[in-house]
Amino acid sequence: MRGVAAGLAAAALLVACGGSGGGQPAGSTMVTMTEFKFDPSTVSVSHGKVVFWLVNSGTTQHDLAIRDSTGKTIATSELVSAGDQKEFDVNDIAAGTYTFYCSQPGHEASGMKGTLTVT
Ligand SMILES: [Cu+2]
Repeated sequence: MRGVAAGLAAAALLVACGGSGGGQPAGSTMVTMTEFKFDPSTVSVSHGKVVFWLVNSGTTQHDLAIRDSTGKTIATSELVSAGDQKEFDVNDIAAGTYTFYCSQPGHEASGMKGTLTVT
């Protein structure tokens, strides 16, 4: 019985993630993550819903968080494992200038950050 439940949970996880192997979603903005930088480090998007396609080409896990000009983090992606890719949706972002950064300990300080301009 326990085996069946675990199997179902694993299947549900696979469906929920969906990111791996699906390829880059149309209209998304690709950002590549390595130690310790984002490429590109300057990103411009239109306001509203923004879809990022996070590609971890590094050797450790990373994420992408977005901080507004007041210093408040408004969105954080799931962790992306080394060699993996994930879609990161941000619903209804307002025009302005934001900082994006990796929230893993020490990564931003090591240079994992960039500027997000929303028009
Ligand atoms: Cu990182």
